Amino acid sequence: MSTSVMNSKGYIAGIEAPFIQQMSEITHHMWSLGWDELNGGNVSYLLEEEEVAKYINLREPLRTINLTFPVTELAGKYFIVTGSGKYFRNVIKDPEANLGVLRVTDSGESVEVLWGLRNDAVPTSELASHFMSHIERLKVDPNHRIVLHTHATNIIAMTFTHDLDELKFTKALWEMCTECLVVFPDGVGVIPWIVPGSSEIGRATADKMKEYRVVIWPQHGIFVTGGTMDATFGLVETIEKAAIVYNLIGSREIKQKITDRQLADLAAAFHVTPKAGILEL
Ligand code: 2HA
Ligand code: ZN
Repeated sequence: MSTSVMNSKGYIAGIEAPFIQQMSEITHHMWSLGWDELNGGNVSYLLEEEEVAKYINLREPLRTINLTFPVTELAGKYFIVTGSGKYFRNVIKDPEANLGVLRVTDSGESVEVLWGLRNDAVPTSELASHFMSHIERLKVDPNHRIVLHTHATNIIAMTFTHDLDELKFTKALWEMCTECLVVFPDGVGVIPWIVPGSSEIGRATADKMKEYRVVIWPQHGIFVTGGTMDATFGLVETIEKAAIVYNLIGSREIKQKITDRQLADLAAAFHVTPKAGILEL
């Protein structure tokens, strides 16, 4: 395993870059939680040119990869992404083989690999969903940076037994733990089951991202977005916790719950606005 790479211009591109460390840590953590079996899950992180330039030579792309979906809105933008078919379990051991730093070309029709994705590896199979989601989230949140997809076990389980109506799904999550409404007053979007890795699932996901930071893929997993790794991971952690409680209760009789009045009081106390159309007061 190489820990750093000196190229012809004398730049050191290596795993000491904070963004490479953050990607390695978060993928390892999610694998430890059992959410990212085999090659499950993918992460992309929008980077500033200056932060990339500190560690990686921007003038010598290693190769160019064509996209099947043009993303002119992202022209010139830099990302670190997980690789297609790569295992989260292995990222921390060998970031350079399992992650890649990309720059979207001016036409938006391809990406240049600036670092990583060793041995002709390619970016995540869900790149369409990631890039299309970045485009939509940037329109509504200038601080947006991260798209994270994971196979969080209890969220998947809940999509078998709960109605997939997104307002009802959101309410069920809010009712499970008192903190939920405060953490995601904007709720969660839900799309129908669609073949993964396709532009179709990318478009459906991104369409929901106009309104939601979170989109659930039934019988598959979750897409979560945010400005920092902590905030993004914290969001999926909170939703997974609510889903654990939901699944633990199962069909047992509920003797008391958080009422709509209590949820409204909570929103007022924490100065958040619950998504409209959910609480009945
Ligand atoms: O990267 O999770 O959705 C593998 C997947 C596909
Ligand atoms: Zn997946």
